Amino acid sequence: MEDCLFCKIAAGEIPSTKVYEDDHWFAFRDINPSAPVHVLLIPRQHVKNILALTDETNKNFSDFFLVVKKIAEQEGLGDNGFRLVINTGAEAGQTVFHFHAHIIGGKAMGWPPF
Ligand code: D5M
Repeated sequence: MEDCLFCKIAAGEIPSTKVYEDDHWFAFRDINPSAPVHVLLIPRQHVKNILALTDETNKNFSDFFLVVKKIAEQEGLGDNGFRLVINTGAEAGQTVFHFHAHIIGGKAMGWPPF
């Protein structure tokens, strides 16, 4: 999609600190980390957010949780765990409208998150 920041990052047109990539997924460090580990996982395919998913676009999400697990273990979060956040819509705090999952860890966190 034209003029989508995360499409351009996944395509390598805008620099990022890559931590993982495969045919469907790209992961990079958040520019404004809220914990020692803060990775954003995005699909290469442009999907605005969960509410925009269709049967067709969802096909590329079948391995989503396994990719999250792979990145978490690669980042050393396999023992103490991590938080997975998917802000969906402006009211929930979504600011970039290309689906992304925040993988956050490396420190103790509280609940609720707001
Ligand atoms: O999260 C959007 C996230 O995207 C936010 O944590 C900052 C991050 N961000 C924005 N621009 C960049 C670039 N260029 N590199 C890395 N990270 C970036 P949201 O859930 O939409 O609030």
